[in-house]
Amino acid sequence: WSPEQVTVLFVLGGPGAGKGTQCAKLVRDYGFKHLSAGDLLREEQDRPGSEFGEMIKTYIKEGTIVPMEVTIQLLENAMKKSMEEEGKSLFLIDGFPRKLDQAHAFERSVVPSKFTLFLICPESVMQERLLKRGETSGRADDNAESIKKRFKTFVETSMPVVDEFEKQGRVVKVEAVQTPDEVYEDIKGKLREKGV
Ligand code: UP5
Ligand code: MG
Repeated sequence: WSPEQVTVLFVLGGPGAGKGTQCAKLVRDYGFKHLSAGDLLREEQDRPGSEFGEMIKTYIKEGTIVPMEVTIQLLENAMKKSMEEEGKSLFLIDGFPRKLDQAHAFERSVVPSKFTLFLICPESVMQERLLKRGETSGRADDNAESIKKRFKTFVETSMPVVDEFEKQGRVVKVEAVQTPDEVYEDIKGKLREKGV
């Protein structure tokens, strides 16, 4: 396949900003293929025989960024599979890139994104959501200690990616504090403006 055949939108925002929730709505209405980098890493972590399982587990618990070679390979494989098996060419890549090296490598070696949808949410709101989800999610990083580390990584390591895309005029910002449906209405309006 060639980059001309596919459209990629990145969906970024802090931990618990609602990336997965909004992506599910976009899949329903627009026929995107949703690829969550975090979900792909958790699947790989649990895949019997994976040589990366233990490493991924440690990074996720500590809220740090798994080396990009692993994540980019998982994303590329998933894109390829989706194109071959489902004929999809419109991708929402959720929670990636979250470090500048990943952003540069992916856009150079896989495909440049059309733009990034960025969900803006205060930490206090995100923390409340994640702690609540942690009561039932079973996610190893939905606890107060890991959440604090995830927030630190987001500010120090992931925001520079958004800042760089923003300087290039490639970020669409949406406030993500309202109800999921209200946030989604905003997203649809902004996508319309972008011609999606
Ligand atoms: N919720 C959602 N929207 C709401 C709203 N508007 N009002 C009220 N509640 C709302 O939502 C989180 C919770 O909030 C849910 O309970 C939801 O119902 C509720 P969700 O849609 O899941 O938010 P999301 O932004 O997807 O949160 P998530 O926890 O998935 O974000 P993270 O970015 O922390 O998680 P991710 O899975 O992307 O990454 C996990 C880890 O993987 C990273 O910390 C890192 O260690 C690793 N990783 C990498 O190393 N590299 C990568 O490229 C990606 C991940
Ligand atoms: Mg998510």
